[in-house]
Amino acid sequence: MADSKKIAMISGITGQDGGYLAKFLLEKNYRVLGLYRRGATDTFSKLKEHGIFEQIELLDFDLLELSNICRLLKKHQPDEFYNLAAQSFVAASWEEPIYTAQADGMGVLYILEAIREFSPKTRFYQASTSEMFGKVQEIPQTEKTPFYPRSPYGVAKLMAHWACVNYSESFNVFACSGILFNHESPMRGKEFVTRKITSHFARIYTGKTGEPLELGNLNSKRDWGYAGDYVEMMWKMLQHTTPDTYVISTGETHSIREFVEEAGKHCGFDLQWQGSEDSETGTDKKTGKVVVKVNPKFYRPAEVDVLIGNPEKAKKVLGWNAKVDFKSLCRMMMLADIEREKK
Ligand code: G4F
Repeated sequence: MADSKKIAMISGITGQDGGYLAKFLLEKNYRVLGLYRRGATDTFSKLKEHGIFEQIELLDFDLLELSNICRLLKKHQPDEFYNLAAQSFVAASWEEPIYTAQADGMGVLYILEAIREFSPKTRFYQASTSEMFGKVQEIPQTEKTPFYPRSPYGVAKLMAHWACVNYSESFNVFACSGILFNHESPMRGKEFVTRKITSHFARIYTGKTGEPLELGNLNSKRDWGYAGDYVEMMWKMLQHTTPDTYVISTGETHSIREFVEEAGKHCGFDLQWQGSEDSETGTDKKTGKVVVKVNPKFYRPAEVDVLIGNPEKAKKVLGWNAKVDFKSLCRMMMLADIEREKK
C-alpha cells in the first residue's frame, strides 16, 4: 500500500528550529526528510535531545549546490519544504558577507528554481527575519513596514524574501515568508546572546567558572519569543489557502540588560550596574563579585537598536498566539542550562 503520509523537507535540520519543527511535524504524522550540510560542526545533538533522531531520514544538502537541490526536489516531490538553513549569525555576516549572500540569498533562489522546474506542487516556507527591518522605520513593525537592513545578513535575507514574493506572483509557486522575530529556547546556539548569557551564568552558579560573562551592547532591544511556539506558525502558513508574508513576534521588547537581570535572578544574582559604556560592569550585590562586563569586541559595525513586531495578522488570519512570555522564556533557558551543568 502506498505511503499516504505527507512529506516535509526541512533544511537546517540540525539547528534550533529544525529540531522543534521536526518534532512538531512528526507528531502530525509527517514523513520528515531532514537536510543537513556535511561537515557542519553542530551535528545531531539537538535531534537526539528531542528524542526524534531515529525518526528522521537524513539527506545531504548544500544551499550552494544547485544540482543537489534539483535532484532532491525531483526525487522526493515533498508536499512542503521548510528552508531553515542559513548562515544565521548576524555578527559573522560582516566577516563572511559573500558567503552569507550566497547561502542566505542565492541559496533560496536555487530552491525556488528547483521547485518551479521539478516539483511545482511543493509548498515553500522561507525563514525570513526581523533583521530586514534593521534601522526601523516604524514601531511596532508589521508586514507593511518598509525594510532597512543593517547587516550583510539582513541584506541577503531581504533578497530571499522578495524572491519568495516574486516567485509566488510570477510562477504561482506557493512560497511563504515568515518574518520571525528573535526566538530562543534551551536549544539555542551559544553564539546568540540569550544562550550565551544562560550558559555562562549556569557555569558561574554551579562553580564551574569564576570569570565574568563578557557582552557587547547591553542596550539594544529585542522581541524575544519561544522557538517551540514559532514553528507552529511555519506550518500554519503552509496550510492556508494562499501564500503570504507574516510577522511572527510577541509584541513585547526587552533590552539585553533586562535579559541579563532576569536570567541572573534564577541564579540568585542581584545585579548592580557600575561604570559606563565600554567599561560597564554588573556586580552581584550579595557577593560583591563582578558577573558581567562589557567588552567592546562584541559590538557590531552597525547595530539594530530596537525590534518589536506586531503579530496581529498572524493572530487574525491563522489564529496564532505566542504562548511563552519573556519571563517564562528566561526561566526556561536558565533552568535548563543549570540542569545541564549539574549533569
Ligand atoms: O542574539 P543575537 O546574536 O541575535 P540577533 O543579531 O538579533 O539575530 C538573531 O535574531 C534574528 C531575528 O531578528 C535572526 F534573523 C538571526 O538569525 C538571529 O537568530 O544578538 C542580539 C543582540 C544584538 O543587538 C547584539 O549586539 O544582542 C547584542 N549583544 C550584546 N552582546 C550580543 C552580545 N550578541 C551576541 N551574539 N553576543 C554578545 O556577546
